[in-house]
Amino acid sequence: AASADHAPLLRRLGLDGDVLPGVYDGAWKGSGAVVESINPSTNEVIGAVRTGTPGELDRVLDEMRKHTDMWRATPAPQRGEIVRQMREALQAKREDLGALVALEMGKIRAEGVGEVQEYIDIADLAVGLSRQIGGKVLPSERPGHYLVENYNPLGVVGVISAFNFPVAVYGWNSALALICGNAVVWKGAHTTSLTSVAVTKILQTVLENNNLPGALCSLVSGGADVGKAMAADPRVDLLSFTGSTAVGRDVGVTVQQRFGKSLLELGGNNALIVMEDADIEMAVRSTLFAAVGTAGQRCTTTRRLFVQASIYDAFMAKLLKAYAQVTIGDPLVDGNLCGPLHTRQAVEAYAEGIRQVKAQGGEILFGGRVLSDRPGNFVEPTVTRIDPKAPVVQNEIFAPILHTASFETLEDAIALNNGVHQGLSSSLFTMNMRNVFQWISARGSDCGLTNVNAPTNGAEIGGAFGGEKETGGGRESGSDSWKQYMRRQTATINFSDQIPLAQGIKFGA
Ligand code: UN1
Repeated sequence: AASADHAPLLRRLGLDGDVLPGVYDGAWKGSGAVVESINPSTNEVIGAVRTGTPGELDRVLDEMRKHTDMWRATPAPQRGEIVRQMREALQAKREDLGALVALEMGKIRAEGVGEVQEYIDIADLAVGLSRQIGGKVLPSERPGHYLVENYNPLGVVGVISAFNFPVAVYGWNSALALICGNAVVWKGAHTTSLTSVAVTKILQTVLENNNLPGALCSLVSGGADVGKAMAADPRVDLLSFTGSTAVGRDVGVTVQQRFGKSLLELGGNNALIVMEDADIEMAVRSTLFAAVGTAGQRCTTTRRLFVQASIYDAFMAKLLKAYAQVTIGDPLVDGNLCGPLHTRQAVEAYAEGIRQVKAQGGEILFGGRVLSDRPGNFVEPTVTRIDPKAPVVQNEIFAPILHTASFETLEDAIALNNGVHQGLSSSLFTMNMRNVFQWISARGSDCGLTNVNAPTNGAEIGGAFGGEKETGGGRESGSDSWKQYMRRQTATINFSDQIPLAQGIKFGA
């Protein structure tokens, strides 16, 4: 049962009841395991959701397929109008939904509300795109011929999202997939099931108000068995997966086996580089937000900090002073900057990371302790000094551990930035124009996201979001990412009374 404090919030979001059904395709159901939702600040139970099974996913996909024809035939601007109404419904619940994210995921309220805003922003973009999506008209080499690109809906888009952005990442995919004419089926992280149910209920209202089938925004809460079934099922035309590199590799291979489309958003190991000519105050503030924000649980979190040798000591003194100001505690209490880690396992991964730093010759400059005197999953944001080639620095530990090292030249720093298997985000702090352009040139950062005088995290929705190498190569959110939710077709139309062949071929008489 919900603790009394949070009962009104849960009620306002339609989450009352002891065990909520976690599967939706127009009707709410669920016959799988019951998953308890745990408040990571206290490890108390907030609520419970009855998840779905692979068999239920199968029936949900059947239901969705009944409606894909209707939805793809609906003009894109009308689909955009539905997403506009969803945007309004989300706006009305922005504060409550943001608070639920803080309660269930553990990020501070401002960041919880921020990710609801991120969904609202992408919905705005999607509404505009609903009157813009289209292909090129290209010059034909043949007289009386017309060459045009069409973008048509795929059918069904599956979204598997992670616990750390339980609203925004679904929002990026859902808003674009819907205006592109697809039905969407979502499996959120099982530890943020209440948030998945709350978001789906908001969308349900809009679909019902417009007499549209609920299956357009289906939800199948569940564990790895449901995720695996989604990857294997040929009725899922595109599977957008956000999560670890290890799981993403399996998902990508499974989808490729059936020649489905996948969009992979996997681990990052993001570096922030500070040159001696940088604005130091800006670099300190950015590093703090990028390394400590969301308690280090963003895929865009800064995990490696490289400071030019001439200023390393002075910069670190300022940074550690800033770390000392960070208040750790309940994410729903204003003023706290660092909430708990999401799960007990994450605390273990943090502690194991700290052990490895020490074993591999690293030094703990700040933090390094699990706050085990508190009931929740709190740890100290940590700063190390370590050889950037040490094994522990090569892998993403989803916790606030920032590894630091010094470097001599920008070339050295770029080599360090690019010298890991991941390629999501990167930042350079400098006031020198030559450094800036070298950094974003062909010989600069190899990441999908790169920044100058801005943190590695907190990307806007307007740009394409994603990364290279083991980050998976997918691009979500802004720019032309919408194209991935459609199938491209090249149409050649002959409006002459002749059959001229391409390449000048003469065939027969
Ligand atoms: C993620 O961590 O999975 O750039 C997404 C950012 C956010 C999205 C992060 N806009 O930090």
